[in-house]
Amino acid sequence: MDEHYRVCHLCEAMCGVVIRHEGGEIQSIKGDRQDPFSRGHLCPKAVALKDIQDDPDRLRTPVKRVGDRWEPITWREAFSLVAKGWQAVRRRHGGKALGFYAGNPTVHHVGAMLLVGPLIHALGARQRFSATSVDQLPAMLASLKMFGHQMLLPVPDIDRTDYFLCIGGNPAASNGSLMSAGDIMGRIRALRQRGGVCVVVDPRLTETAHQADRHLFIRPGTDVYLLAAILQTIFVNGWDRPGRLLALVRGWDEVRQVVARFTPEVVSTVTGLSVEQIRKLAYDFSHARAAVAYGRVGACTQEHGGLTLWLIQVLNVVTGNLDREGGAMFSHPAIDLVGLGLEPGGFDRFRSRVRQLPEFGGEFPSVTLADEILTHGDGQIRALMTHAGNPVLSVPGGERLDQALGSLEFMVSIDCYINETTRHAHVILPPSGPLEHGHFDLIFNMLAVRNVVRYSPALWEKSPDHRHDFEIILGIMKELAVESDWLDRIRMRSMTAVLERLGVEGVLDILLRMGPYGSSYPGLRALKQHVLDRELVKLWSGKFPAIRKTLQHTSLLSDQSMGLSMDRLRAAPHGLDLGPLRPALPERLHTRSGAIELTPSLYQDAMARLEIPQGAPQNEFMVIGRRHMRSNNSWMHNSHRLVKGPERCTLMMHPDDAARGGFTEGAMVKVASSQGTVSLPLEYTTEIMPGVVSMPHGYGHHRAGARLAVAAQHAGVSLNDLLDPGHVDPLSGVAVLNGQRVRVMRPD
Ligand SMILES: Nc1nc2c(c(=O)[nH]1)N[C@H]1C(S)=C(S)[C@@H](COP(=O)(O)OP(=O)(O)OC[C@H]3O[C@@H](n4cnc5c(=O)[nH]c(N)nc54)[C@H](O)[C@@H]3O)O[C@H]1N2
Ligand SMILES: Nc1nc2c(c(=O)[nH]1)N[C@H]1C(S)=C(S)[C@@H](COP(=O)(O)OP(=O)(O)OC[C@H]3O[C@@H](n4cnc5c(=O)[nH]c(N)nc54)[C@H](O)[C@@H]3O)O[C@H]1N2
Ligand code: SF4
Ligand SMILES: [Mo]
Repeated sequence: MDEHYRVCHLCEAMCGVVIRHEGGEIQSIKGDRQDPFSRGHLCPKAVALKDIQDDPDRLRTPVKRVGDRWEPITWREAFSLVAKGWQAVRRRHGGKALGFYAGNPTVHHVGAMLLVGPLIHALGARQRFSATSVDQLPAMLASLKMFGHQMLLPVPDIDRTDYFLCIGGNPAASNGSLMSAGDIMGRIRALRQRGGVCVVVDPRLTETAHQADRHLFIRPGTDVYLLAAILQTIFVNGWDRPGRLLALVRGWDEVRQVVARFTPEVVSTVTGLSVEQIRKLAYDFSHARAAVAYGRVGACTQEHGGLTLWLIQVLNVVTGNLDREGGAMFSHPAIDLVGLGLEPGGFDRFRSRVRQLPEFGGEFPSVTLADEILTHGDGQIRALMTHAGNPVLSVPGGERLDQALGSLEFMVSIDCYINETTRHAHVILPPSGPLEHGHFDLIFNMLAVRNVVRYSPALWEKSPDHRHDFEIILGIMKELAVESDWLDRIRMRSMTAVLERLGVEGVLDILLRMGPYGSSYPGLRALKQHVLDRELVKLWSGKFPAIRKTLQHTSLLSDQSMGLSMDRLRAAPHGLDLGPLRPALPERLHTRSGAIELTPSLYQDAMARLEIPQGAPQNEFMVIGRRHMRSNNSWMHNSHRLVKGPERCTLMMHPDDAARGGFTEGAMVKVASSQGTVSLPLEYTTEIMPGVVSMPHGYGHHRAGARLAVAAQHAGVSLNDLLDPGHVDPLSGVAVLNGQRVRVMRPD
């Protein structure tokens, strides 16, 4: 029996697993106790790695759609069909008619991450979308505006904090997000054992809240008022203690001013928290030795997600908790995309054609994808490529998007399944299985609660008939080159040739060596010693702040160098611990001013316009989302192991509300909105706020033409068939997934 060590890539927690296998059969998947980061922790999804690997529904060869049938084709034919079909639309309608949607697993695949940018460039797709705009965009926007780079995301220093304020996150189900940590709940338990406090603010008494010291119910979509009132209370009582941050901050007086009108008395009714509860939060947070405020999906994807995520960081700054031990800290990853010169993205430099929604990093909000496909005129999307995404189930207005995809002239999906989205494609290109390729966390290492680095090789060589995501993308790019003009052809051919030669591991080796812990190549080392003498570099690059920044974060100027390279990583199958988070400011700030921009005008103006809403209509509910440990967005319901147990796609409702409406536990109810009606079983629970109902997203596997045999038996209904894609955060354009209004009725 052989043992294989790897990192599970299914969620952000990066757990180390040990896979025992013999003769091409997986015997067991267990937690790797020798992994210094996850220390043996595992969740039930890890075992489903085997189910995905073995799933008979998972595509192994490319397929093309012929009427309502799928025909297997060769890779050669697939690449040719894709390039021809794509270039035909491009010639007819131009780059404005070409769309690209990147889904969540893209971020979990290094091969795809490295190439998705070049692919979009080669495709000439001008209309870009991704899961970011139904997820963490507000957090990235706050980082872009305050710290100068969207990837400078502060991470809770959970292992050393004394006070963890969790707003709209449920790590007990999600295993932590924008806070990568093996065994996050173990770390929260340890925090409480050492005398610290965990407080959860959520409209539902979640699995996390059960393990916290305090849980505070909040009316969905009102966190912005709560945070403003906490800050107001801190300021009027003189509890602000920015410490050394004060010298780094611009916009201190402005932030005081914009929160001044939001007293606890003013916001109490709308938030559902009492004046005392708000005061206590402000007092406890500002008086803790080290505290950290953290906001996740529930905070990001609500009416004022943009302001909410900004105020969370303001609270960390005002109380001196940004960039200090036990507070909100920046990581120092082995491959530091910021240091390596990844362009800071922009926001609202241009707007979408139909709804005039702001771009972020060149992408439009996914809630307007259907509009862009269905609305006639110059720039209407006629061809779309999806990579690892299922927007029909994951984006509000699913039904309409479903229809829109059916009207495209050409659609291609790089995906392992024929699902609700990819069934509309003309060609599907499936990647190799989850255990057949090497794995490296380019993004989640940047978001980890400790600096760590690991590389997982493939468990097995894939069959020569299969292709990795990396190879599929290169294949498309090479074929597109054939159809391009001579200059593009040369450019693309040389680029693909280099990448093909290097492979994923070769690229990683370069990035690791160039990074802060890297060994540099001998040539670079010589350069460092002889030409780029430290002082000389400082003198010379002092004139060029961008160069200085880049050098500071690469091994050329680093004090952390420990000779990191792919060889070093391969020799450490359980990963390398690079130590706890450490202070990073002001060096890592990327703002033009060199300061923390505490009150960018975007937020200042929005705060001035912010109105406090009036009461809701009596006969309506606010609907919020929900995640379950044994599920993963829309795409893991085909694992028989994970779908076992009680039905999960239920509508949770408080018994008082149920009694008032005459709804019985377990019975089917109809939920209706401006977008449509769905029916699902009702679940009583006192753990949800009266007036609020909750249902999970990612279900709705009843659509004809998908090939997901197990999921179809647990089809459920899609929350996103109810949610109105027109309802967005006015500041960021991000979808409101939590707090939209629905009516609940008994079936006729
Ligand atoms: N098992 C599992 N793990 C996952 C995933 C999965 O689908 N399943 N998905 C992965 C992905 S893509 C992500 S982004 C992460 C998400 O990670 P989390 O954000 O931790 O996960 P959620 O369960 O969506 O937590 C959101 C919480 O916000 C609450 N909420 C809703 N509305 C409001 C509101 O208005 N205010 C406040 N304060 N709270 C509100 C909800 O009740 C819920 O408890 O999880 C990742 N991990
Ligand atoms: N109402 C509501 N909607 C939500 C949310 C919510 O909380 N409430 N959460 C939002 C969030 S946080 C997110 S991240 C999005 C997710 O939205 P999406 O990313 O659009 O959807 P997923 O369900 O993650 O679909 C992943 C797709 O990737 C494919 N796939 C899996 N692994 C691979 C691989 O290795 N390579 C390739 N090429 N394909 C692969 C799967 O087959 C599947 O088709 O959903 C969002 N939608
Ligand atoms: S928590 Fe579960 S799904 Fe996430 S990385 Fe760990 S084992 Fe994988
Ligand atoms: Mo997500």
